[in-house]
Amino acid sequence: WEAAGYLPFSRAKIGSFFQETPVLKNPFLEDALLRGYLRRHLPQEAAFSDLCAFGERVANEVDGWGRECEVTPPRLVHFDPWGRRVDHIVTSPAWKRMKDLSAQEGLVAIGYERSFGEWSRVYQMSKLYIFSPSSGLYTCPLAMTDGAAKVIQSIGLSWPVDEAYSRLTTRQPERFWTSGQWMTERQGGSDVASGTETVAVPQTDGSYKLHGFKWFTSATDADMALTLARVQDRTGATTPGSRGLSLFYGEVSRDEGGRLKGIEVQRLKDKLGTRQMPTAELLLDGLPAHRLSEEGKGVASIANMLTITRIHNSISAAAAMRRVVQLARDYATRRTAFGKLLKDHPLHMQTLARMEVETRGAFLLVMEVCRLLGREESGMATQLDAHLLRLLTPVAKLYTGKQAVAVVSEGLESFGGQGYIEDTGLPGLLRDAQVLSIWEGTTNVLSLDVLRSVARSSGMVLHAYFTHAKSLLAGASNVSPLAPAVKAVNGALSELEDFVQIAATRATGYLELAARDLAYSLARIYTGALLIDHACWKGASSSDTYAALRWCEHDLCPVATKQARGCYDLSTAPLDAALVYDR
Ligand code: UCC
Ligand code: FAD
Repeated sequence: WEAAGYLPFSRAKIGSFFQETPVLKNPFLEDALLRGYLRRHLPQEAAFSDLCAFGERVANEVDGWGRECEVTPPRLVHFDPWGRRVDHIVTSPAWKRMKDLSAQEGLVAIGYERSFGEWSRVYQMSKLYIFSPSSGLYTCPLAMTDGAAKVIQSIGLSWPVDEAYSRLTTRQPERFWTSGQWMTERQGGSDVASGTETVAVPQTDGSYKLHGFKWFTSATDADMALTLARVQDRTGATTPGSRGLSLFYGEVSRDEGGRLKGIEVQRLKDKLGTRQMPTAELLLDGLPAHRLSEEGKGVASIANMLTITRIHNSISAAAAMRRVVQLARDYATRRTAFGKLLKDHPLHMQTLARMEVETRGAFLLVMEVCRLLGREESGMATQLDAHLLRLLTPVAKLYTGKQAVAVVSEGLESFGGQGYIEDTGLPGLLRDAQVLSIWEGTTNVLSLDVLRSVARSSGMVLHAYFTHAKSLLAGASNVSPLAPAVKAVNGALSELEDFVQIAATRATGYLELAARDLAYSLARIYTGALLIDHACWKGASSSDTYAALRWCEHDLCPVATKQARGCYDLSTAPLDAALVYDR
């Protein structure tokens, strides 16, 4: 009976076919562009062997921890069993392992040790790029930790932050601290100047106590935070707006009873993605703090942190694209449809190739920003480099954030229905990508930051942009396979120059309406130039040339296209509003 399979309650017959799963291989060895870029700019064996070993560890060990972080999200325990308020944020063992790993691997420290001189940031970010999609979002606290170290370094390593700096940048897990960045309040995350109600009450010893409510605080298990508040004068009055904001440093610590000093965790956010990481609402109820900036210079002082965290954001965006492409191309060698493997369907390959082009462009744009940051920090930056860094940081962040959502979404589709199934781990990639264009400045707010950078520099950032973009094309003038791409970028640069001249003569409001398209144009043209430049390198491959050609088929200068159609004319704003509210 048994042998004949007649058991009345035998297992359901579900067929014998089981799809082979996509396999994550060493993300460093799988990435031709990353290796090519480093061979060109940072050909040191020490960097290669470290990245290769780390890539192996990411694929075989760390990726599993990342998954564990996703399925064991943090939870908040408000009270101990005897009713005392404790506000413990309980995180998974995997999340704690990520912290130790980050210290050991020097994921923040590398940027401050500067063992590779001006290329140290490129090296650090290459490591984070490999790590990010497997990190269970641990790259979020690392970004803020890096940003805090940068702010402290720029202010000066003296008491009370010298100890914090050494902990943020150490490789010793038992000493390593992470930092939070508490800027957002209920009234405004973009408009921090109007939205910040937190007050800083001066104490007799020169320190302060902070009282306020921080609406979004990520990786809230941090050891310290940088935050903004308004100093109260003797009458309790504060200065409104940006001029009233100062930068503060506070430690997250507990009293003998286990209670947080001066902080209550109101609740954890219930989020679309980034669920691996706690994001909390915090009541600051007398948090002991030290003022780090001059009074009223809070926003300008935290700008260094914003630069670093926005670069990390861009790295995570490029990394998310790279990861989905790596998995999709592996899957295409294992999945059969209509009698052949997916990789043998030209239309499917075209789809993946388009994702690859976007990923390559994002990678080169972000690495360019890292290169400039490294030059600035090692004292090598020219004025042109400094201008480019200021302009390209928001450009890269806003452009790659949007690209990541599009590419990861397309990537999910390339797994068919399985791309929509939770326990494949794939949907989490899309959920986590969606935040990249929201936090650290939304797309519009960063587009306006691009305008701010132009205005504050009296146009010098644009001058640097045009000069450098043209110089990137110089090596390609005699490379005939690249001719169509060079022609497209040159044409787009001319259109952009024309746009800038015309826009300068228009009424206020014109540039604001054009801001997003201008930022996209800056991103696409510059990325085209970077792809061309990379394809001219003597070690480049035919795929590098092909990627440059394909990229340059984009509308590289949408701001000129739309300007020609009258999209930013004075009549447009009321028409847009009328369309939106048409009932
Ligand atoms: O979201 C957050 C954390 C998420 C978790 C971390 C993830 C990291 C990536 C991980 C990947 C997995 S933290 C919250 C982030 N929030 C924002 O990004 C705020 C968005 N809003 C803005 O960016 C606004 O533009 C503001 C708040 C920066 C500025 O608004 P205001 O008040 O209009 O500013 P002002 O008056 O134009 O500028 C005030 C000063 C000026 O300098 P001074 O005082 O010397 O004249 C500006 O030049 O700040 C200077 N400034 C800057 N400097 C403003 N923005 C910048 C900048 N980007 N760079 C340099
Ligand atoms: P709003 O400013 O209300 O924006 C709403 C919309 O209006 C957006 O589309 C925006 O682009 C648009 N808009 C706003 N101003 C303009 C303008 N002038 N012109 C055109 N369009 C405009 N913050 C922290 O400080 N610390 C954290 O750790 C932190 N962690 C976060 C974690 C997560 C998961 C999320 C989702 C957010 C986190 N934030 C954190 C908050 C985040 O930085 C803000 O939500 C973000 O900056 C946007 O601010 P807002 O929510 O007030 O949106």
